[in-house]
Amino acid sequence: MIWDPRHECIDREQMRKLQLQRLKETLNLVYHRVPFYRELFDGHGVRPGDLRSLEDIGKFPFTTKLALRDNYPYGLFAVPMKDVVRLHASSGTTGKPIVVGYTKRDLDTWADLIARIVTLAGVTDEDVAQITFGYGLFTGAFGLHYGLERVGAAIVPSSVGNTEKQILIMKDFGTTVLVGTPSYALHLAEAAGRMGIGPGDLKLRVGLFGAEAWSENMRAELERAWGIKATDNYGLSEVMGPGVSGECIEARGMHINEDHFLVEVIDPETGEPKGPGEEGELVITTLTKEAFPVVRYRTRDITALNYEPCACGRTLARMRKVTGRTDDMLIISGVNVFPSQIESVLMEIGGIAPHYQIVVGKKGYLDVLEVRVELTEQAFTGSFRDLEALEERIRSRLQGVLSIGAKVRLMEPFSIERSEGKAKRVVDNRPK
Ligand code: DLL
Repeated sequence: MIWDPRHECIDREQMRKLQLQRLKETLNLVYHRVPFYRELFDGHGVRPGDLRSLEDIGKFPFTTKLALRDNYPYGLFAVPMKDVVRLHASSGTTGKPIVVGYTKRDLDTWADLIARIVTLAGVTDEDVAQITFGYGLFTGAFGLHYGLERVGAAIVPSSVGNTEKQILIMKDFGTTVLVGTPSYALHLAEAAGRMGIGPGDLKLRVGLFGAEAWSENMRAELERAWGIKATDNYGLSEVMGPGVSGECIEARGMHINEDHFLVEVIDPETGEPKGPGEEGELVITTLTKEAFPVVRYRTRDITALNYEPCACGRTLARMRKVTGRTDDMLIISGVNVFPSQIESVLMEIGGIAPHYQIVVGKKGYLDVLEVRVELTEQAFTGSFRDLEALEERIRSRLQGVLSIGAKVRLMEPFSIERSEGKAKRVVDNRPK
């Protein structure tokens, strides 16, 4: 089933027309309602009227996270507070968060776009969906909640934490759809195993996972552990929250809700546009947001676009699974290392649990990369020689993939801290 075939299966020319019309409206809205954008555009010598084609978006300046932070809390709102009916905030690990607002229409659009995303993954009104995102300022739980409700699924708003109870609920309530971060889903799977509960005891069939990067190998692990189809969906608070894009059951990239978001991929160094299939930083302009529109927002997320038709029948462009962020790339002894590369290696190797931590430090002038890897209980009881061989195998695979040496530290089962929200995998102890 397709939630909104009129938009999801629209032909490219029609889509471009719709985007152009909506883009003009958005540029006018921000120019006239948000002093920040007026100054930004004036500073670059551009006016909304300069946009005649979609390609003209390239004339407009980018917006960065810094600009959003500088305007904390409400400086970028394009409507008066009386029209704002909901506030959320980005998880912001450092400094002030970014506060985002929604009008009634924004919330309605949001629910509709999530309804598309969950339908993409095959969720229907027959499903029981357990939401394990934290209900709060984070957009994940409320975002998925109203979209699932619109589709008619029965929602179990179990929120985050209370892991054992989550599993009992899953079993007793007959949960069919698990919603959360992939790292928490893994943590839950492990806990279920310890409680002696496996896929055969549950009705789970689909995972709707997002909010953090996860590899194909992690997908395979989640599908195996839960006996489900694990799907990916993507979004960010600055732009809406979840609902920007999601995978259909073909699972070959995430369909972007292009009638609401204009996407570009650029070279993060030069800002120049990249062609379809070329990897770069995703830049998003909202096309229908009322309270918190953004223009050419630099997401820092790395992906590539695909405009080929999809076997599912939708014409919406797809974005490749996000492999990392421009700002989570580690530079270790001059070599670029993405945590996702390390995850892929670890997930291919047997005997280790899918929990790891990357610790970077300095020894004299040299950068040192240490990868802490947790053993499974079976491997932990193995012989010393087996453990040495395992350590060596991980080290040489990492060396092959990263082209730099890494120290591998095998850890006892359950010794690496489990995340309940987004996993924190990297600890960089190098002096700034
Ligand atoms: O994580 C929104 C969300 C909630 C998306 C639930 C999907 C499901 P923020 O907390 O603002 O919002 O974090 C946004 O998380 O820029 C990406 O770096 C990362 N991210 C989100 N989804 C994915 C994904 C939500 N599917 C930031 N794959 C984004 C990889 C993701 N990274």
